Amino acid sequence: MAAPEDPHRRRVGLLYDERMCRHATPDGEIHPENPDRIRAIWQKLESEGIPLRCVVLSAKEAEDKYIASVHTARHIKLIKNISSKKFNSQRLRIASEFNSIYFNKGSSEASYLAAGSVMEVSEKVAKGDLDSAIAIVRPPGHHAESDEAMGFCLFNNVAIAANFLLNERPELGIRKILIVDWDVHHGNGTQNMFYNDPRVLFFSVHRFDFGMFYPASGDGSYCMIGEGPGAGYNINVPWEQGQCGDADYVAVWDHVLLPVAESYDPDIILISAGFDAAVDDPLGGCCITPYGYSLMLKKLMGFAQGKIVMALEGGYNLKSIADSVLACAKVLLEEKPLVGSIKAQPLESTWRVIQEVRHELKTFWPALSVELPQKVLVSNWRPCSVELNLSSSSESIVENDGGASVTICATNFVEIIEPLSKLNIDEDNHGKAITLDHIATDKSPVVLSEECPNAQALMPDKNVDGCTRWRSVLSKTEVWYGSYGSNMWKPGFLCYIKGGKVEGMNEPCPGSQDKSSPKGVIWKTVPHQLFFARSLTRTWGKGGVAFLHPESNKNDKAYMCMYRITLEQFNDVLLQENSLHQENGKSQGAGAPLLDLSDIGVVAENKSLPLEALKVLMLRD
Ligand code: Q9C
Ligand code: ZN
Repeated sequence: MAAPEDPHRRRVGLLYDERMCRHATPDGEIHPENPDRIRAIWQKLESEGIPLRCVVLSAKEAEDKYIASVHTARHIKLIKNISSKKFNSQRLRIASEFNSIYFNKGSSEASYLAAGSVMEVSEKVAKGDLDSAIAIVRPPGHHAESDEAMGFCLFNNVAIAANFLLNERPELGIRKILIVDWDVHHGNGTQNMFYNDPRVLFFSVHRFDFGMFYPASGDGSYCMIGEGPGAGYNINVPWEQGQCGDADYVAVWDHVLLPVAESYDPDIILISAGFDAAVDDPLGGCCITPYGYSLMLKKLMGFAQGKIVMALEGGYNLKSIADSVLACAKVLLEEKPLVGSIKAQPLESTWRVIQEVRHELKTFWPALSVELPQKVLVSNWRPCSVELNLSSSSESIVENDGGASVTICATNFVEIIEPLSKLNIDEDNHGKAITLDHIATDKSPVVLSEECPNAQALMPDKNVDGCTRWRSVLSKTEVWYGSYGSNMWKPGFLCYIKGGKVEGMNEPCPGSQDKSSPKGVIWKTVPHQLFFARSLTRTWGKGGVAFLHPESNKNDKAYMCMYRITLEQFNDVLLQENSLHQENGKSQGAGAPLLDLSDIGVVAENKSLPLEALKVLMLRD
């Protein structure tokens, strides 16, 4: 029995098609981007009776001529043919040539369906046949570049749909499109496709982690604001770490996205709706609740006469994505006022990021030029926690990575590394080899003053080859580097700083980019026995790490040699000890520091450290 037609009732399109489940890993390997994602969403919606209240649509394949508006002929040919028999033996190899991509027999069809489906619902919403729509599609799209599959994405579904409306359906009157990309990852592909185009305002909020989070390039920086006629029409909100949740996203909506949307006045909004910033997502590390998503969506419904299309992107916790999409569907159906509340305040870094973004874009969007009230900034935030995660492994300290390690989050980079410079060597300390000296008699205080007042210094230099400025930040902090083993022999160690080779080395070292001599050398006795272990963290690499021996007693002693060097030099020592400079070629460490912020974060949190946590004691393999 069909429900009686209510003229006030919202017409919401809902698209799902089982054929998009045929794209899967070739040999059934476990993968986060798997067919169960869209099945779980659909089952949840069905169990809540949502499809009965929506206009249910099935998928349509996109035509090549429309895909060609954003993808090269070569890329289209690849995706068209990749599932055919003649590629059976080559599929694995071809997939391996891309970044985070798999292909199987169902990939071609699913890709064409995903793109065609987003086009289909977008056209219907643009026309007014539907008020809004949700396309539950896969593979996702926003990482796909014009000539490259990437990050689980084959065709850029949302970009294809946007171009279709603008170029192929002018009679529908869609001249300005706002794309809101709330997937936890930066929508690099979409950004690039519209970088010069003011008809599309691309807004992406994503984890950036100073360029360390996938896709780990400078593209997601707030400095990327668009080019030529597109200048000002590309907005990135790059989180400095995980842990962002409802409060952080709502703050960005209220202080960046909504003021801009208001003045841009889009004709339709396309949402690259990944749900991998949801609480409990295995990849995202953020914590948006279904209520948070519903608020974010609700706040957008005031624009473009409510013409909103949601296209699924990422999201890898089946329950989280199903609950989140359900919450969004209810918002589009406008059944009841939202119920829920925001539990926390935004992170301190959220306000900083918001201010940076507003500052960057204020010449294009006057609504962003007013300073945020001091009252908001000083009182309305919560601290970011650095969790210590003591491994419960029953294995020895050697296997469990040295005991203490940090799970994820590091706060403001500068706040973390600055205290490192004040770590003093404390002779009388038992079990804490290195402590933070709070007294201002520090012999060589280091300073991150004028030149780098805040984390901004870590953002990519605009106009330069994409190389980030982390080096300039690291170069301003000096630390005591404790060496044990072969690095205690100064001529050998100096090769890592100044370059060159001593007896026993197979090849000459390139040296650090900063070749200045250590500012100090101190021999030190630690009241412990040390022993060597291997460590597998990214920071410490395969070079040996010395740890306190768990059975050592107070009478034990070990000698070590401390060098006063900068964090940049320390980073370069690590690179060379682990022979990573060879793999990195000429751009020695250009992309990202080898130092792991999380590891360093332990210092900021604890002020003084047991040796096994700091792990500064390196030894050549
Ligand atoms: N070390 C989407 O959410 N991670 N794509 C690869 C490699 C890839 C996410 C990590 C994450 C892709 C649509
Ligand atoms: Zn994602």
